[in-house]
Amino acid sequence: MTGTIKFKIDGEWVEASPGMTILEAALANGIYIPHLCFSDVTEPFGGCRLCLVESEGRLVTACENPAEEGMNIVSESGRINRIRRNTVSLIITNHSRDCLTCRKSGDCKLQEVASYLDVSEDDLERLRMDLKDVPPDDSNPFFIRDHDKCVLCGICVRVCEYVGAEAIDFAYRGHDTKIAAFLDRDIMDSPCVSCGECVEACPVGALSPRTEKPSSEVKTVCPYCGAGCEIHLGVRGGRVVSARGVRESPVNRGNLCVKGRFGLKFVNSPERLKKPLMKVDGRFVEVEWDEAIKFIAERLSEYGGSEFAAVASAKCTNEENYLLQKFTRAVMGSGNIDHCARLCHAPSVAGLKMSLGSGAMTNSIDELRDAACILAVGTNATETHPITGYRVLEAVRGGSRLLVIDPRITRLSEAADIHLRNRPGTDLYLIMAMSRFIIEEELQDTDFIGSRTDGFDEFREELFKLDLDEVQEITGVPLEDIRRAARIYASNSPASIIYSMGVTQHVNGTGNVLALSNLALLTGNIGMPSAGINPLRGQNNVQGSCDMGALPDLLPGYQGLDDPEALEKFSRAWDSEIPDYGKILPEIFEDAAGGRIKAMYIMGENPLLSEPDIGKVREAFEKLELLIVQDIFLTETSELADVVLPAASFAEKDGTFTNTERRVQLIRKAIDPPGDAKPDWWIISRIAEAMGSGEFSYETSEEIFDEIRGLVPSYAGLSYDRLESGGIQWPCRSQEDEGTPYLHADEFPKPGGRASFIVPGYQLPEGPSDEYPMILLTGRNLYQYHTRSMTARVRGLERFLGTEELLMNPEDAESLGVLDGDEVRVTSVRGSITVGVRVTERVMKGTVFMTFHFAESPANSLTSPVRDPVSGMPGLKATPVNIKPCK
Ligand SMILES: Nc1nc2c(c(=O)[nH]1)N[C@H]1C(S)=C(S)[C@@H](COP(=O)(O)OP(=O)(O)OC[C@H]3O[C@@H](n4cnc5c(=O)[nH]c(N)nc54)[C@H](O)[C@@H]3O)O[C@H]1N2
Ligand SMILES: Nc1nc2c(c(=O)[nH]1)N[C@H]1C(S)=C(S)[C@@H](COP(=O)(O)OP(=O)(O)OC[C@H]3O[C@@H](n4cnc5c(=O)[nH]c(N)nc54)[C@H](O)[C@@H]3O)O[C@H]1N2
Ligand code: SF4
Ligand code: SF4
Ligand code: SF4
Ligand SMILES: [Mo]
Repeated sequence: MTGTIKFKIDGEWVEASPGMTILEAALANGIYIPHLCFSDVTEPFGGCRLCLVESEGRLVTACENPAEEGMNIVSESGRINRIRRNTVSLIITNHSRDCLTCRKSGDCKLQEVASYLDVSEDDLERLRMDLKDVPPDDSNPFFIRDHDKCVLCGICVRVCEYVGAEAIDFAYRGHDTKIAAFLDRDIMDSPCVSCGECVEACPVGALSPRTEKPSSEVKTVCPYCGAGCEIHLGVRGGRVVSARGVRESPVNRGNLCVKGRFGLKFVNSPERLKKPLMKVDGRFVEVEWDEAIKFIAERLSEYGGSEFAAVASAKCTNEENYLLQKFTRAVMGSGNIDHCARLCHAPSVAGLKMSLGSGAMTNSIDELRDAACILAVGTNATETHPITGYRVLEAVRGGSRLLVIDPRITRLSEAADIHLRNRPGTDLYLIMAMSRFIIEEELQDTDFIGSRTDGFDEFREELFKLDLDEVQEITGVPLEDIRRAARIYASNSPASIIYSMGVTQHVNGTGNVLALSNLALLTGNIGMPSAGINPLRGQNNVQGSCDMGALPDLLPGYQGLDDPEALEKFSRAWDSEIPDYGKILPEIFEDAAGGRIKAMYIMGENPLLSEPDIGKVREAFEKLELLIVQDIFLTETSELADVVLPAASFAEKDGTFTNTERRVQLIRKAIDPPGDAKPDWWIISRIAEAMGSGEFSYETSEEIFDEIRGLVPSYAGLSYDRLESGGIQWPCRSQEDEGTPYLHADEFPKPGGRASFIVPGYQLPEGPSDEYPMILLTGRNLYQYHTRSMTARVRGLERFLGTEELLMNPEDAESLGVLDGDEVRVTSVRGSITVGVRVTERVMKGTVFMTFHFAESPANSLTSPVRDPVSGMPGLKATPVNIKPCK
């Protein structure tokens, strides 16, 4: 805090930090000033006028006026309270009378104000008029709006603007005023994204969730996306009933998206796995843990070295990923360990490591608010990392420039200064052209280039070999737009790049990442707050799974298998030889299909839907002699297993997740696992012990973490004790180290400490042909998650997207003769599926978009396993297909 302000309220000295309003300062000092329309999540509004106070004889609103040194505030007087009583009386006359049955009773701001002003129940009765009895809006599966309880404070309208949905506003006038969606439609027919922020912020009972009230709350972390929002998980009777964002969290500052707030009840599903299952004569039978572990230990000891492969899980904790790779390497003697990062940010891990020396997000989510420019490439953040999306929109409202590169129209592209709507897979050309224009206009950061980088001359030379007409032709983006975007990016500092799957999931994914990294280096946008190059990591703990060495080419902490010191250290710690490089995920399936890998252990992944070309993946599974799957539900993949092990979910165990901004956060056990389900770390430990290893005698997750921090220098300063009071961003090398919000402040973790400009190789994805004239993009929808193991078990989410929809441009729909809702057959070289069409301008002519969320119409029976030679990433974002109406 930079200095404090001292002033008096009702004769008492109080302290405030600069920027606080009188109301905030009063509340912070435990002094109540009545208020209804104030909410610390949004800008002050001054609408209810209950917070009027006297300052030097003048009446001012405490919520709008700043606290100033030496001021003398009178918070109540006869005059003030008369005004307040009148105001409250007016509000109450229009307010519903069933406080007794209201969920908010006891926690209601109107009750609080009324009781402060001594407005008694009798007064209230007298004041009440006949209510209009406006019917509630109960169209949303997660919350209800009861107009009769609304005090028209407008908080919900402002928070909805804040999340960028702008779904609701004041409607009608005078006595008829109410809050409603555009044209007074149901909230379900509005742009509402069901984030529930309005429900959380409503000071009275007008907006209420359809959930039970929790009997207690446990602070933990949302298990969906890599943003890693902190939540107060509400439990009652051993079940998860609610979630609230943690206000003090530097990650989400109290905000949550629909999945974090309303999407966690999958934990209670009766379909959770409760007992180990073993396949006997083609059918699963329930067995006890002893039997399952004995069977697995015996069978696994028949295989060793490269005959065994394990798939780790970005849904599991750091401790669990660390253990599975330790088990694979030290007990099974195999280097074959990988996980979904291969299909996700493998090109970032590879590309950023080459250019900057570290593959992680350079900066923090919250820093986006202060970026002068944000370049968002191939990321649909408002749906996939909603909290990050909110920060981008907040930055734009505060004056940041926003540039978006995406073939589709998204919420971010709508908010952008410039939307570069390129053809899929052509980003490399576009970004290289941006760099070229920056140099042509002499907007590069010569000092930074000279003092902190290598390889600029070759890079510059390469840029001037670009044929710009060809760039325009390939990308489909007018050169003038690219030039304008380049100018904005280079002349607004700090500029931050955020990107995700539209960049990485291509056969030249690593090239795309290098091109972006070059752009950031060229403009000196690295090593300072609110700048950088930021791969938004997808799964809740995919950053952690990579940190923990669940990768075939890296040991925990990105220590190299070619580094003799590292090998020696791990060999000593694990009392075993360290096997050499293993196979990456797609190779693992190829080796299984070819009979070279015979036994596989899959923890928390569902490759039978998430891998490309699943026809081939199924063949691979069927060829295996032993398949063990450990999940919280019986998935498509586990149906093929010999043994299925029931795991405890995030709500039922302790551990740590590392979010996209490298923040290591504690998750805490809130309830018991169902039936005999056990934490993943427990299961792996008991199997390793049964196989005779003396290195897995863990009884708590914390013991495992302590081992990790002894071996991973960037985690060395972390401990459960320290994390208890909040997450810490790695590198954190010692107890005194407070962590690292942004990387590369002084030097890059590369020999010589300098970053490198690396000329990326050009490659384009397979284009359309006569036989397959359309390009299929695959991706995600806000309301569903991956293969739906979890979101299919949350009632309500299916109301938003319950079956697959193939998004198609109106021109294409017309030439195919299909209308909204019609079924079409989509066919690629690999396979064919049937799916309903939704006609929309949001995809461009010649391209269609679908998710890979639905097992009934699996997108990955169409996609190709052809991959990026550097990172092994398959080109999931561009598949040539043909489409035929099913009539
Ligand atoms: N609701 C929800 N949230 C999720 C997930 C989920 O399943 N559901 N999954 C999580 C995971 S693991 C991940 S990795 C993230 C992914 O998050 P995102 O990467 O944001 O999601 P995607 O929908 O895969 O793709 C993002 C965008 O890339 C664009 N795109 C496609 N091709 C190209 C191209 O060639 N160039 C450019 N510039 N853009 C292109 C698409 O139009 C799309 O808007 O989401 C995480 N969050
Ligand atoms: N066509 C196409 N394919 C894609 C993508 C794409 O954009 N397009 N995206 C790719 C990307 S980026 C990713 S990340 C992958 C995701 O692919 P997967 O990781 O295979 O997908 P999920 O459905 O998230 O699988 C996670 C599993 O973990 C289980 N689980 C949850 N919590 C726990 C736990 O605590 N313990 C255990 N043992 N299990 C648990 C869930 O029930 C679920 O079955 O998909 C990839 N595939
Ligand atoms: S749930 Fe979110 S998007 Fe919907 S009205 Fe409320 S604040 Fe707006
Ligand atoms: S619904 Fe709640 S937050 Fe919205 S205006 Fe009414 S009282 Fe205020
Ligand atoms: S933004 Fe991600 S981490 Fe935050 S609540 Fe939503 S799904 Fe959970
Ligand atoms: Mo991902």
